[in-house]
Amino acid sequence: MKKLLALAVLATLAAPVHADTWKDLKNSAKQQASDKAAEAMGVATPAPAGAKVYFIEPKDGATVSNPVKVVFGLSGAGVAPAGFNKEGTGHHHLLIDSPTIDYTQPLPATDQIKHFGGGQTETTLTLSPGKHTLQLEFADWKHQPFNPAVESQKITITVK
Ligand SMILES: [Cu+2]
Repeated sequence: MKKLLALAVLATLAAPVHADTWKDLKNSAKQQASDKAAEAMGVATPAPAGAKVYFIEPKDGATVSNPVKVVFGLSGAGVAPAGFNKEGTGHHHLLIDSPTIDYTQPLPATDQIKHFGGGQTETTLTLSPGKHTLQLEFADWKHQPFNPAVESQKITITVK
């Protein structure tokens, strides 16, 4: 609790000066403090009710050529840029060839875990010829999977 109070004080000092009332300032400090605490403790955000992610493209089992266009589908939630903590939103991550995921931490950025923190809803990939798996992981403002996870079916494609 002491730590939270200290965070609240720090956040108050760092709050934007254009907030025009003490109440705004206080609410902003509270939000920033709870954001910082949630980030530090790896607190998973509750999944937006009914949220679903799925591939619009490519289809499961498809044979495709490079560059591979991938289009992300989402329903029951909104897309927001990373770092922007707004209820009911998150951003897309693409998991390539089944990386192991730690659901209690923000997702790292690797060759197998691509972040779309700008709020993008499609991408193109260049993959080696052969079979690959793709899965979408929709995650919160701090890149951490929701609880329960909002993830697509894992699809398999063959690259020519
Ligand atoms: Cu991310």
